[in-house]
Amino acid sequence: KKRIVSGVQPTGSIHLGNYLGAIKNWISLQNSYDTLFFIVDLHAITLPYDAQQLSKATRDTAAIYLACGVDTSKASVFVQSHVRAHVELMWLLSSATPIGWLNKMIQFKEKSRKAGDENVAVALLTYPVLMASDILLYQSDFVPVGEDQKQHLELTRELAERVNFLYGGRKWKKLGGRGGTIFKVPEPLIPPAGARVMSLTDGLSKMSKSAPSDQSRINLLDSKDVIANKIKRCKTDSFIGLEFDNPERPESNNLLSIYQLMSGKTKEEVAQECENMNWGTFKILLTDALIDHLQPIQVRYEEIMSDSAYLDRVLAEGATKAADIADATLNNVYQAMGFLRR
Ligand code: AQP
Repeated sequence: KKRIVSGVQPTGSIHLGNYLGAIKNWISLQNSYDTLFFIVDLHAITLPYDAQQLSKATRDTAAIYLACGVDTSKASVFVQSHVRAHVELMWLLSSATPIGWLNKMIQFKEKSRKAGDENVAVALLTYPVLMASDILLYQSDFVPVGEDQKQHLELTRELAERVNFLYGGRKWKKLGGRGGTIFKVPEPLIPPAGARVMSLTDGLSKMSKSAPSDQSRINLLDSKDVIANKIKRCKTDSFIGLEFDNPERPESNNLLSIYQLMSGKTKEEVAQECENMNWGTFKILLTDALIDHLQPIQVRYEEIMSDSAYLDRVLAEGATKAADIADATLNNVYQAMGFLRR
């Protein structure tokens, strides 16, 4: 089976964008691939964060994965910091990463501009090296990536090739390395179209955990009333009838796409159903579809959270399975890079 790895940061409430752009797709991927889904807590500290909240957010995120249908008999679920090889490999990889590659990263430029100099940690710059380590440790074949992560995956690929070139030559083969290739070079798996969920208050910016207003997103754990209230107040336009793909109507496109994904209908069905609908009627339809889709997830989430021993066990087993694969890669890298082994 081909292998896929993916993860979400425990930096705040998991929202509809994280669900539709990532977690929901994992549920079908786990049937056809060897999958590892982790909670990327080490990435969550690259911007100023609340240490009091991190461990709770990590458990919450794990419980949400399971509540959404990640099946531990098929996929490994674990916490990134529980597998030490991630940080160790990152150090080794950073010795092979030209700093110019990192300076070019758009996300670094944007996030560092927003944070201001005093708040820009070295970790924000080296974040893509940790991401490369997350992927290369598991010899992943594919990585599901949104538009915003494409550049980081490209860096991962270049880094894999560079390390293979620098340390994966004949000398490495003599030491018994697998085929002279230290790392598999991963391919991007572009998620299905329509999976970029935009803000409820501005159809041109993406729904995001870090947006200051909670009104801009639907969190997976929002109550019925909160969902109804957010949809009631979300941004609309003055056209009558809703339509997809009109560049002048980003909100209409976004809310129809959300409705489509929540209801499980086809794009054509939704386009037809809503073409003459007024906003008031559509909002009721959308609210009901969101509640119907999210409520079973919330019920399962509560069940999982009420059994902390179960969640601990899942995460411990996941970490053990992941560490088996990760340690094998890490050992090979140490050996190829010429370290004296114990
Ligand atoms: N709006 C979105 N639409 C579709 N997919 C999205 N993702 C995030 N926002 C959307 C996908 O969720 C996964 C986890 O992302 P992350 O935890 O690394 O956070 P992020 O990409 O930085 O986005 P967030 O959650 O909104 O946080 P901030 O506020 O930091 O931008 C990824 O697969 C991502 O593509």
